[in-house]
Amino acid sequence: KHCRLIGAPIQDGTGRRGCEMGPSAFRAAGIAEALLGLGHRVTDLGNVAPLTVETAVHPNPALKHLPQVAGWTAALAQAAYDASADPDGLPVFMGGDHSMAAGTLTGLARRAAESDRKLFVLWLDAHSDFHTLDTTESGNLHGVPMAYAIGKPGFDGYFPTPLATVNPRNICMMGIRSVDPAERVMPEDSGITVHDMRKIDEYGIAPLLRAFLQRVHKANGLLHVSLDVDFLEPGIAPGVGTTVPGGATFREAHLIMEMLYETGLVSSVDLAELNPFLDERGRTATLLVDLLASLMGRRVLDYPTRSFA
Ligand code: DIR
Ligand code: MN
Ligand code: MN
Ligand code: MN
Repeated sequence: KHCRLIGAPIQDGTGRRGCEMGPSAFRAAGIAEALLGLGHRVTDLGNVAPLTVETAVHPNPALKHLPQVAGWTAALAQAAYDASADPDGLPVFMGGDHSMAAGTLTGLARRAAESDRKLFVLWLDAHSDFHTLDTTESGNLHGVPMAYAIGKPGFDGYFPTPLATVNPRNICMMGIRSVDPAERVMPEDSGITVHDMRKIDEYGIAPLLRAFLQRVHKANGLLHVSLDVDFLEPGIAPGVGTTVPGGATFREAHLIMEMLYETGLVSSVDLAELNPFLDERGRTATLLVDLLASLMGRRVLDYPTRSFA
């Protein structure tokens, strides 16, 4: 694959500073070298810069940095659209807080629509990020990208008009364990598949993920993976502003990546919410690079051809 690295150093969508250092930390952790070592071609396209957009004043006084996040959304949507032109490429968007996904999802959705493919999204996160501008109480806009990307009303005039939207029936969320009351029933009402940690505990990652991947395969879909660091158990991934206990373990996370690699379905990736200021000597950045390497083919044993007879 031709992997294109795109930095999205946005931190205005989160309540704590530090995410703007995310792309640098991924580079320092050897993201390019890891992919090269697996035989991929790598181009680092550098960092995206935000656009300046005019936004109306919103009646919700809690909203933070609305014009800035809108400007990032416009820039990242265009960057995602541009970086996904090569059907054999793999854009990797290095965040930056998760409001980056407002841009990446809508830019990729436009690309998919123009290629007559369906865009599927695997959303790995402790949170559903399903607030609208009216429902968010924290005002942190990393809580809204999913609602924006599926075209929920209420963003008009405040965020850029989406280049395209994602069909909620093609979205699968895994790892969810922190949902505000206002976000609670909405994702499943919209048709999104939600596998919260409770379900993962009971059934395990593999059957839940396999069922979704079969749907992507049957539809000849494109598959975008949006990985929020807080999907992971805080003990293994401390470098994020919104840790939530009870996350995916080291092996659960790697299993997802290994299964994704085996299907060959993944067409783009977001690495979101890494906050190097909160990290312990780069261990979260390094874990994310290792997970991406698993997604791109790194394995210890070539077990699909291994015989146990
Ligand atoms: C919370 C936290 N639902 C909010 N959201 C986070 O502020 O809207 N999303 N951390 O990633
Ligand atoms: Mn998130
Ligand atoms: Mn989250
Ligand atoms: Mn977040």
